Amino acid sequence: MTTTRHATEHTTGGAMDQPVLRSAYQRSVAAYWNNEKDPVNIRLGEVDGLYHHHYGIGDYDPAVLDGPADTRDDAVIAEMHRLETAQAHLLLGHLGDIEPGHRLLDGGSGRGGTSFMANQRFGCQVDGVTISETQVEFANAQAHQRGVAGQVRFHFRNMLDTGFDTGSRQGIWTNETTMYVDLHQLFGEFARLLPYGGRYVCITGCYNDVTGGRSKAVSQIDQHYTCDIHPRSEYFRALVANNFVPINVVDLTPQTIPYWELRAKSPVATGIEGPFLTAYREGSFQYLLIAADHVGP
Ligand code: GPP
Ligand code: MG
Repeated sequence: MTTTRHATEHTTGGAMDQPVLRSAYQRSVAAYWNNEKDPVNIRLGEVDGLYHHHYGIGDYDPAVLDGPADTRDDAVIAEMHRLETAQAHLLLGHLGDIEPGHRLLDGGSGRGGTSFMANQRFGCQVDGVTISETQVEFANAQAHQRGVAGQVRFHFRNMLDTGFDTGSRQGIWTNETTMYVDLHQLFGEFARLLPYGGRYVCITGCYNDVTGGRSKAVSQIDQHYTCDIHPRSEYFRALVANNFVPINVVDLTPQTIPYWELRAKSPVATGIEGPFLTAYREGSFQYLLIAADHVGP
């Protein structure tokens, strides 16, 4: 379905007929994203109409910082956007052989950037779910504008209980959204949606079990986004418990640090750049890609 439903309404077809927002915490997360319109996301999205809610990877071109004053800000913003788009390309490249007849799910789809890129790349149908009604409206308007509303649809649904048919997805991804949910519940739902051999790809920030508990910088990131960053170990425990077998695990930390260095010098810095750089450099936090195959029933 493509219509927006309200927070008090219930999922249809879900395992349990429950409201989309199930707790005070989920309502506070939805409120954060319903009110979010930060230039760090809007101005980057305006570069080419792909609006992302994730970070970037790869080296930046240092020349963008030395350009003429009247075009410097735009050049830095375009460069940050290029790195964010590169991150989404990397994620999609781990989904395996997706064909036009397959269906994909974007868990926590934001303003739709990665979903549109997936549709462009694979030519298949994509459903995005988010608990922010503002994001659903924005992303569906984008789908109409881009002429792909018949193929890419965004829903006001909870990724812990999507209501989509069992075994209906060949691939699922979460692009920096898992820090908002219980991983066992999430991967249980994804195991239901994926047939045997279906692929799940996750990019996330996690804290490092080796350095110990949650560092001060990681706590600052949690506070900034109203999220609850998991330890690295929790991902693998929850995957195994739900019959997922990892095929690729990539520590993207060295590849994302340049993005944060550029962002710290950009006109759209938000103040969270310091904690990210501290956390990554001290090793208490890691930017991870995990691709895993579902081998359960
Ligand atoms: C989304 O990006 C960010 C999160 C969901 C926060 C948690 C992510 C971690 C890896 C810890 P965004 O593009 O909305 O953030 P910003 O507004 O800072 O660019
Ligand atoms: Mg952003």
